[in-house]
Amino acid sequence: EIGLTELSMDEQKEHGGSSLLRTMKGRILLVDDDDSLRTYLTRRLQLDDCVVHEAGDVDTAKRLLREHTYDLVTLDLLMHPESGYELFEFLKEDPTLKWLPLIVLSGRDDLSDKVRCFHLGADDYVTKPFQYEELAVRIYALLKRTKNFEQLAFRDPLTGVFNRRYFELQIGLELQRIQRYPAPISLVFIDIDSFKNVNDTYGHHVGDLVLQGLAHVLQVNLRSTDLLARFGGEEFVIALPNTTADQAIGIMQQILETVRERAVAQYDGQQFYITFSAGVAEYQVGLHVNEWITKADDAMYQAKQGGKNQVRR
Ligand code: GH3
Ligand code: MG
Ligand code: MG
Ligand code: MG
Repeated sequence: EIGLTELSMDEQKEHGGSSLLRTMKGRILLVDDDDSLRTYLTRRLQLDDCVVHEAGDVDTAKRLLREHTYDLVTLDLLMHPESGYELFEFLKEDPTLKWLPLIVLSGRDDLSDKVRCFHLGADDYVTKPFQYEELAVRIYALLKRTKNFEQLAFRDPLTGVFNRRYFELQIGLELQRIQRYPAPISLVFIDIDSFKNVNDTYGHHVGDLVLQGLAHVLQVNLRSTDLLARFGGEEFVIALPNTTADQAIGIMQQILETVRERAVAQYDGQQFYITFSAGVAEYQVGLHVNEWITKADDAMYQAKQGGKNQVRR
């Protein structure tokens, strides 16, 4: 009655999923009280390389949203006993969830529902019954738009690493996680030594190449769970989850050695070497994010006072 048929495994192979969506590797939460629709969509989306979680009611959806991060939510408006609007309001009232792309899947082709949903901040509205292929391209379009937006809003254009805004946002979420699942986490503040000399001697272009080179060396020497960002002009910050201050110092000393010994940039047949000063601060319960960053910055200042080209805590 929803107009969707189950696909046999052969048919699924033949369809092979929608290749566009496959490139996104989206994490999707399906909220719908129709078990067979959820099961069907989950299977199709998994074939398109999405990670899919299912919620059959509003409470389950709220719990999953607290415990996981998603790239997109599809929301059924007509659910029993609560209406989908309850979850809608929950999403839009939470500052960390209100930007989450949201597609309404409605059983009614009703103008007032459509208008209300877009007013409330829905990103798309699909009326049941629908073809999977249509939902898939709509999900793809939304995920792609979000990715482009994040690229602009959260990345530093010169170096490609995250910017300060994204760092502060993520570090706030990281600290929320730590309150539930305690684990050490360390922050590193990095400032290039005598960077003004590079600009003054070789020009701003070489200075830019050095910034790009250092960002690259930092990125390739960190774990995928570490968060690297350009904090300001020639300053970088790193958050290292599951890492004590002692461990962070070890990691940074090794990276400093690498930077010291290998040219971070080349231009016009010349090689450019730099050093940096770094400060480490491990998170302590009760510390505000800004206080934590200041501690790492203070430690970096100690490294400068101690003669630069070193890591301090
Ligand atoms: P110290 O060892 O004490 O850190 O000295 P420093 O010369 O590195 O520090 P200072 O703060 O005096 O100079 C930082 C320089 O970084 C000044 C500024 O022109 C340069 N800078 C900031 N952002 C950029 C950028 O995007 N590109 C380039 N090329 N230079 C930048
Ligand atoms: Mg329903
Ligand atoms: Mg500086
Ligand atoms: Mg400097």
